Amino acid sequence: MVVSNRLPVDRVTAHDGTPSWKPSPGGLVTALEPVMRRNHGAWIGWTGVADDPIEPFESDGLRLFPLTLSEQEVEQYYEGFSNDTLWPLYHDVIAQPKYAREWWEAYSRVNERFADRAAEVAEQDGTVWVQDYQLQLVPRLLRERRPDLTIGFFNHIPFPAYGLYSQLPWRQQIVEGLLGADLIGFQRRADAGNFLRAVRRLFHMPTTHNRVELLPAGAGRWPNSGSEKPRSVVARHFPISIDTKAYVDLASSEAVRRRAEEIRHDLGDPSTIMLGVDRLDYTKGIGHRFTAYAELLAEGKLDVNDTVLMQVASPSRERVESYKALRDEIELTVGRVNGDYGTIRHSAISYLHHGYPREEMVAMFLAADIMLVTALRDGMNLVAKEYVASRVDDDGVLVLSEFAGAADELKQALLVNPHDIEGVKRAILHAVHMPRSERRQRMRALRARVVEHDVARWSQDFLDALAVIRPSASTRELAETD
Ligand code: GDG
Repeated sequence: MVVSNRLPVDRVTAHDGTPSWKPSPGGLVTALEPVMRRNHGAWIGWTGVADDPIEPFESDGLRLFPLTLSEQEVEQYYEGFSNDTLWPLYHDVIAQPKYAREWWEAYSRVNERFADRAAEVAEQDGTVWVQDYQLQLVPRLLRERRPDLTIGFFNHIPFPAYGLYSQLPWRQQIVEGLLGADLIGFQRRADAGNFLRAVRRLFHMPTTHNRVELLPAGAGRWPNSGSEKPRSVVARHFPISIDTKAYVDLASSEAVRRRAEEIRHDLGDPSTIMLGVDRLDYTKGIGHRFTAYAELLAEGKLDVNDTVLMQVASPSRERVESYKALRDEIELTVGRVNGDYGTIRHSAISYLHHGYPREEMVAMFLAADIMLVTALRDGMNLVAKEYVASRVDDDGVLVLSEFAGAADELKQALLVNPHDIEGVKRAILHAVHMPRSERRQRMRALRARVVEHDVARWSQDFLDALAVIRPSASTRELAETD
């Protein structure tokens, strides 16, 4: 069973008002769908709409259990504590986290509701995989309710160093919540290290390699209720990936290839197309990218007549204040850069505040000579992997922030520190002038990585590790069926 903030389906309403469900396009669904389907798996999550009570239903062999959130819970648990407290804190305080007690209370209450529902639905001796930072209290709450279960947790975003994490007034409760799991997965080795340090600092518990030995009741500062048997918890990195084959197939299709040519033509057939694709989020370093590009135009090192930066900024968390402010700031910058450097024929930045179908995204990836990923902090950054997977022609250059988890794996990219604007400018110029042979060599190596390490392998590695840590009947079965 999977427990995540959102269900893996989106509701679509036909013209006549009839509702139906279609799978969400995200990578998590693709990753877990096959294994879930084989095991007739269940999924607990919110539908994405407030005050929307919906009975459990089946969709394509998955049993879906919608959890209803009230308008106030959406504001306090989701937009508040998850996206305005934890998100900025876990991304190294790029924006100021807000610590509001009523948000914490809502977060605790909603986590209890998720745990209650999971405890009701999970089979005896089953395996439950809890996803992401919105549900960090669920592992412990679920273990209290159902000690028979094997519990995994995966954190999709970074876990900060203790010096920052310790700001959180509820730092102890969150770590306790996570330690309810048997296996805690992180994107990077460094995230797992930060978490293990937080465990040692907060509870004075011994950790060896990547394992925490939970102390018996009353020992150290561990608030073990006494009813629980001593056990150990493993915290390790499992870098997430993408459905590589799906991107390869799309990029190989005639229609997408033609569309890529059309995009290039519509942009005025420039010699260099640069591309950014991000949710409009302050962690993604969109402004830093614009600064570097604008300076290159100002210095005459790039020419607006034969260069364009296409930026897809998909709408995100639009009711959260810091996101509204970011949108204003980014759009002001786009206006300034275009005003200063554009001509009647050519815009410097082609800015698109929309979401696009995946086919269109792949066509953009194929059209882009240079992909700019300049995140200030990012758990992984799937876009970097999607670009690489789409370049079936072994061409294109990836400029990648060392602060994105993907940098641990995609070493043949041009790695940059996005705060170092001169460094980003050098990387862009290196990419613009890179000979075809070097582009091919780098892209081949990058592609080999994402072909071999796709998202199916990610979920399999996690579930295999979970089965080893706690070989219950159901995890044994899961490991065997794969
Ligand atoms: C979190 C972590 C971690 C974006 N715009 C459109 C669109 N997208 C798709 C991308 C990609 C996904 O959304 C974004 O994934 P990222 O990894 O880049 O970033 P987050 O949304 O912040 O995701 C991150 C991830 O979780 C997984 O663990 O890597 O670090 O922050 O797949 O392609 N897709 C379509 N149209 C758009 O306009 N179809």
